[in-house]
Amino acid sequence: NKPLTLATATPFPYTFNPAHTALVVIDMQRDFIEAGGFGASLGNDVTLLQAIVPTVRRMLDAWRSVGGVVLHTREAHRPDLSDCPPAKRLRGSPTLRIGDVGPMGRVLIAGEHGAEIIPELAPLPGELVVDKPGKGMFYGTTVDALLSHRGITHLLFMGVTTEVCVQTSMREANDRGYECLLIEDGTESYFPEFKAAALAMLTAQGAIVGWSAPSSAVIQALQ
Ligand code: C5J
Repeated sequence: NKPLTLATATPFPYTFNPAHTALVVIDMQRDFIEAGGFGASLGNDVTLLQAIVPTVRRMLDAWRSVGGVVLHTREAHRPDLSDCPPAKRLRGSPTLRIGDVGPMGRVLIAGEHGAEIIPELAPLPGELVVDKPGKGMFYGTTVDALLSHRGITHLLFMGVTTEVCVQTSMREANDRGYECLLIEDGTESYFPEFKAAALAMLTAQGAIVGWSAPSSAVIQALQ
């Protein structure tokens, strides 16, 4: 229960106390990472995202070994689609729309195979798991209460995709007063240039949204 400092974080050192910090894993679910899900239905190459799985697992293991709070999110709608705006379901020309039946069950629907977090990163008993209807993790969820009840003031982000759900969640968190850091090699995008741009814009202007650092720096600080 003491503050740790990541001296090499971007754009300047980041100090956090693991007792008041949550590791947030955004949407590491089949629908984004495996063939036949939501990500693939939008025309994306999902294999790009699979590369970060071992890093996310290493970071999770290190965080679990110090007893830190873990929050997993899933982008998933209610089976009756009552929390899915028609604008989201009807936009564009995906091969499958939200709620349609695909190879992994109904696309982006809570409880379906595609909405499950991939087995390598499965939540452990006691870890927080939140289904979110939007891209950001605070919209339409109880995440703020879950974190504040546990005395959480700092958030370490991982997950997919960097410039969509991770960036939106980090911006929402920053506006709510959390001190946020994005783990650079624990996040990925279908578009590598968008990942680079997101990292740059989040940390620019004196950490206007927050910090970034590689997982190795966080793991080393925890040892
Ligand atoms: C997207 C997400 N990309 N989890 N969702 O639609 O980033």
